[in-house]
Amino acid sequence: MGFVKDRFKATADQQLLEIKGIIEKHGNTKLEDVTIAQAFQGMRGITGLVTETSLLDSNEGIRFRGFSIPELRDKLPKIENGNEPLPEGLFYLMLVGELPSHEDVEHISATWARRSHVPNHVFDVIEALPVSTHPMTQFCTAVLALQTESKFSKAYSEGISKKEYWDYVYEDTMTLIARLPRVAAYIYRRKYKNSEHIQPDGLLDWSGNFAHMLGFEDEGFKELMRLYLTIHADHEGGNVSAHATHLVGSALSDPYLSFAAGMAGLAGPLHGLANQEVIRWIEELQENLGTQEPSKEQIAEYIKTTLSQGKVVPGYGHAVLRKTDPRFTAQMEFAKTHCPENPTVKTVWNVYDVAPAILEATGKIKNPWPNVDAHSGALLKHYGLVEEDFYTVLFGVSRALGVLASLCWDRALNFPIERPKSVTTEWVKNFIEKQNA
Ligand code: CMX
Repeated sequence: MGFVKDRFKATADQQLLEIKGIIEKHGNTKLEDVTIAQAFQGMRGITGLVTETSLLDSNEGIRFRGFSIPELRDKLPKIENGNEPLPEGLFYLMLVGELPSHEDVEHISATWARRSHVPNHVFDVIEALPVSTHPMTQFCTAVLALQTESKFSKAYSEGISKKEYWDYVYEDTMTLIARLPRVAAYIYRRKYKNSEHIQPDGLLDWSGNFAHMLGFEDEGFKELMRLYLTIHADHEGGNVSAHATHLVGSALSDPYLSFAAGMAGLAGPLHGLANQEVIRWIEELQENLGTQEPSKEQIAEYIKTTLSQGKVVPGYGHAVLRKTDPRFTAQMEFAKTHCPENPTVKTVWNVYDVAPAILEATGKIKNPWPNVDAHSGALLKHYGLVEEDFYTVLFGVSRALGVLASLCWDRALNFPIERPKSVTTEWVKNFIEKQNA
């Protein structure tokens, strides 16, 4: 067993003991009451899940094992002369619960490079789809095609003890994460670059190699990928992609099936697809106004028009956050260093200056501030990754780190099949009647 796996198992065993004690002593303690509005409206604010990898504070934003994004940018290992964290380090942190050393991160990089070979049938499955197929559909399909490799599924069908589940889920997790950049890059090069595929470079880190296979050798782009793949990795457990992965995994569907479910959720425009929608909205704005750098007044008018058409302003709002998303701020800081003069980047910043007040004035939008998706497209366009249909796939490659680390935890902590209670509107009406009788 590798030392990362050993450390994960030791931490999880300790945690399992603690959880047993908590349930024994406090299992009947109520966390909070559920309101009728919460039952009808997306279960917002109900604490009904335990996810170890990260925790979201509505004002401060995400913390991964207690570390904020600025702290991670400072403390996680980087490549020599690099400034951005290596996502391998974040994965280690989410899995083991402690900051990794350079050696730990190199070990993970090397493990993923070793396991990155994608079986040919997966490429055949992608090739069977029309080239026009949305990249997220191709990505989900490819993840399902990779499922033939599941060690968990095989071991389960041969008969294994519950105590061993975590082991096979861990192995599948490491293999799946290792293969995702190759699969994603293949989809990109097939759809946009005449199927001129680029072989992996096993000497590069996970993000550097991904950038290389996509066809981008610029060191600035590689740094952007390291930051991007770090900050999109996890956002506690209740968001659609994390929750879907966890839910499907709770039926003991293997990590490939569970992750494919999460990715199907990420492909929705109110979740991960928003990064594609944001840049389209900004480019339409630039096109309609005939300028790359519309004034703040023009932007304000455009936002009002979008709202009056009954559409959302993509990249703004959040189900939990109530302040500017620190993942937006991290990208803004990156842009200030690398491309402050880019007109689309400047437009993103001008939208940020005017949108919150307008959204707030509607009186109904609970969070008028930008989320992670408001900035990423402008940065990707700056480096020449201009095909916005592909952006959610990048998000998905990153999201694998969080949701699959969580899946390892779910099985190591023996979490059972998830099955909340649902009721009908008729039931609610009867309940209200009885309360009022
Ligand atoms: N533009 C216009 N209207 C918005 C809005 C926005 N950016 N954000 C919220 N609203 C509207 C909602 O549609 C809702 O309207 P109705 O009452 O008419 O249905 C009302 O404001 C209240 O919504 P809310 O409680 O503030 O927000 P929700 O928790 O229901 O939804 C989210 C959160 C993210 C889906 C929503 O803010 C949104 O649609 N934003 C734009 C899409 C986006 O950027 N999504 C990415 C989120 C981050 C991610 O997961 O990747």
